[in-house]
Amino acid sequence: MSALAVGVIGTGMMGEVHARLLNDRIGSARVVAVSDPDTERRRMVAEAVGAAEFDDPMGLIAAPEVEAVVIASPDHSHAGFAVASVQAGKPCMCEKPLATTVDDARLVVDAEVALGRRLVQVGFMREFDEGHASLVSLRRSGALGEVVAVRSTHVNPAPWAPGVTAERVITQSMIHDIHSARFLSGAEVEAVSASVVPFAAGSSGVDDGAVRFVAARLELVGGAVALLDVNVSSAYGYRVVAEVVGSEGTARTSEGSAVEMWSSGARVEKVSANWPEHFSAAYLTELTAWVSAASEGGVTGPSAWDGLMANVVAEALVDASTRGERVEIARWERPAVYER
Ligand code: ISE
Repeated sequence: MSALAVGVIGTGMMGEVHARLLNDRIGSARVVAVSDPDTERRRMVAEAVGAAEFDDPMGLIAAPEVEAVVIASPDHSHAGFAVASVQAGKPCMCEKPLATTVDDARLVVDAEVALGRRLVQVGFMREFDEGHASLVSLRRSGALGEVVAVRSTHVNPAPWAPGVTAERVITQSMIHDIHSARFLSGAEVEAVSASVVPFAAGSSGVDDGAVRFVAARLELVGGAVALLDVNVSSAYGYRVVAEVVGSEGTARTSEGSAVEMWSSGARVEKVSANWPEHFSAAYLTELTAWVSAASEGGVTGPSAWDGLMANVVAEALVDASTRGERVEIARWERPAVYER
């Protein structure tokens, strides 16, 4: 079977990560096209992987030489490109979030329901992280008993943009932890509440009203809770730790450092600088699984339904953080095309 011909929309940090993984580490795929309005970055990535440059991302999706699409453009554009990929009959890997609004996320689900099958995999790469996958296996085995609580701590080294409002922290970053709450517990979310801590007035590098910490409480169907927190600006590095508390046992992911060092009267472990380093193995596993499924004309892993549910919870959390109140979430009926 010839290598899967992939087009990459967006050559920012994640687009470059995916393009290089596809070109350098996954022999059953090749990058044949890239698009990005930043022509300098586009050219750098295109030359690095030997791909053609496209001015128009919709033209890239339609191009006959493109068999599958990676969407790594700005968040607000994800849903439109995902709908176009589905309508073109091409499997796509859509970076998270699926959309920045529930309405946009629904358009992707509607397109797949109309087609009658999935063609979208959403980039919730923690499902492919060995530690997180082990927690799911332990939960499914019954070794932990009934799920009582899920915890997810998510630490960024510094703000990724000056305008890190509560909405951006929740929709761009905590969206990972929201998905973790669902796939680690196996339950849907029925109510949320949130607290935010802003940067001190006059903090350098961020806009007024920027938020440095968000804590969320998700009430899960069946009575368990998920406790999530995102630290936007740790000043020390990047961490993600997940935990499943069960009636018979508790399991959590390790901090992930491969090396311990003793020096100057202290024992130290290296902390990841940022997410491409921390989850490097997960991104490779995620893309390898996607290429394997896309080569057969399908997709695997987190679906557009998972993306929509994450957007539903994120929108409720933004509302809860704004109003300072608990917000209930109505039950959604999952279309048959998403039965796992
Ligand atoms: C970023 O947008 C990501 O998607 C990363 O995976 C996440 O770890 C980071 O916190 C987000 O800001």
